[in-house]
Amino acid sequence: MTDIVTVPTTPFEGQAPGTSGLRKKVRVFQQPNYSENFIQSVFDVVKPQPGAALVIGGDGRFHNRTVIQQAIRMAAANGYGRVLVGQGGILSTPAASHVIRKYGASGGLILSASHNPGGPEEDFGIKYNIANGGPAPEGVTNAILARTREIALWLTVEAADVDLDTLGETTIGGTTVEVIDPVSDYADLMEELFDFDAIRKAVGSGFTMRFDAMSAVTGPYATEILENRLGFAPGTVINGTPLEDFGGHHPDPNLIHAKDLYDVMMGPDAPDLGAASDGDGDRNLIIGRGRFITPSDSLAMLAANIEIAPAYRGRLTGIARSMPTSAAADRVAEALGVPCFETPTGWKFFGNLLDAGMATICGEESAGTGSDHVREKDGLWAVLLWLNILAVRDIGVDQLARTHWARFGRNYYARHDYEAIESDRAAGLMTELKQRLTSLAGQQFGPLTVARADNFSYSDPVDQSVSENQGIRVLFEDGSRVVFRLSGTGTQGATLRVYLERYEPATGHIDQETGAMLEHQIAAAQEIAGITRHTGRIAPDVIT
Ligand code: VG1
Ligand code: CO
Repeated sequence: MTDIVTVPTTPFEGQAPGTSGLRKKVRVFQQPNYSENFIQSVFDVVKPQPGAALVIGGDGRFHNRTVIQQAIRMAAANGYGRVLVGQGGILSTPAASHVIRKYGASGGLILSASHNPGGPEEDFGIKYNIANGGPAPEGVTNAILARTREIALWLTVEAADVDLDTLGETTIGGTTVEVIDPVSDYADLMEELFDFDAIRKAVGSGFTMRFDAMSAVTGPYATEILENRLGFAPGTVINGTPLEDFGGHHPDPNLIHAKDLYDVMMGPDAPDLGAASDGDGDRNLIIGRGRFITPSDSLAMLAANIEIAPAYRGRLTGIARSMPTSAAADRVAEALGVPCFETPTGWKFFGNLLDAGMATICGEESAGTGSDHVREKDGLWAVLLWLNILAVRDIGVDQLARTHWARFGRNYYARHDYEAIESDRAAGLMTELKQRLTSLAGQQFGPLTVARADNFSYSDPVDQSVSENQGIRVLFEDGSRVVFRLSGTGTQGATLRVYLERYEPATGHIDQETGAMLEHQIAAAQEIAGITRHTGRIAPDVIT
């Protein structure tokens, strides 16, 4: 038995898990004891049963391998019997969720800062997922934060680094460390869920696509599934090799950072479908030939058609969306006679609904969609569901969108991000906004009159836990709205997110330009929050 080494330490400020785990600059994580304190705090809170299994994987970004080796030794010292780690230290977030569930692990450490850039001067992150495969709920993350504030020691063993590149088993102390193929279990699951024959047939009839893995984790998954199993032409997956710095780009699948893909899809030689995923593989971007689909619309369109996919036939029990996500999905739920749940931002809030069978499909406006097949959002899953639907219905993306809007109407939608604002100024903006809440009703901003304004609070219908302070909503009399919240994933200053939405019925203007349709909401948001006055910014950094 290898001896357990006890290392004394002192707490670090600010190890609060945010919307999706602890995210900081790599330089911060490189301080002695920084990662170790956080990981030990996780183990102290979740108290693994002796012999329990732990999954460890990451998105391959800079610093991934270092923390994986630390985490393996610490898991051995903390009594885990088995550690499953993806080959090369790679596991996409949805694949990690699946592996936790499939092998009955007690939980997992996912090392990722998702869509944030990577490299020595960029971002890193650590997140803990529980036995259902999903992000730890707030009760657990609050306990982890409390633990980081009083931690005095962490445990490790003296052992050589594990060879992460060779499949197979090694032993460290009393712990078996298994390096597993990160792709095969996940690819097999996708094959169980979707009608691969129908997709293969469409490919055989000339259906084409381009998948941009953005030099991030989904490359190997997309190549195996799209090119090897579904028969798309070699070269369909671009930027398919995971790089530690994502080639110097932000692995964020939106119209700014995936602009090359967007340009191809708007051009004369566009394939039938364009798609991309983010750093850790849980987000998706969907663009048809000449038609961008907003994530909120994608959720609604997928929900409306999900029963086409074999694993979902007769199984849609409910839809869930985060509060800032547009209400397009609500209209689908209503038409299909299933409930629609509105949760705070962050996938952790969907876990209970999925476990209880109350929701089958979930989504966020930030390009996240997923279902009860795992407990994370899942980028490739969304792409495959789109492919399955398009293949079976024999329809293009643009036509599907038009047909959808002609039935349900259209929720024009945009998100404006003001990034890296000084934290004090952002806090000042939010404080003032909260103070104004009670007096906003009845006030007029251009042609819009405020019907109601509040600070969103969520009561979980399964465990009755309450999460307060989840975003400011201003609802106008015409049914349109603006929402304000501060990001919980950034690593520099504060990011203000402003969400804008306006509904047009099927009989209204359903084929207009989004910016023009949201003109009054944009002006109202500026006036209500005093964005320029507080932040000094005259325009958002990113519009999605
Ligand atoms: C953002 C998104 C949120 C998403 C979260 C994690 O959070 O808005 O919808 O769940 O990122 O996604 P925030 O607090 O910055 O708005 V991922 O793909 O970065 O793990
Ligand atoms: Co992500």
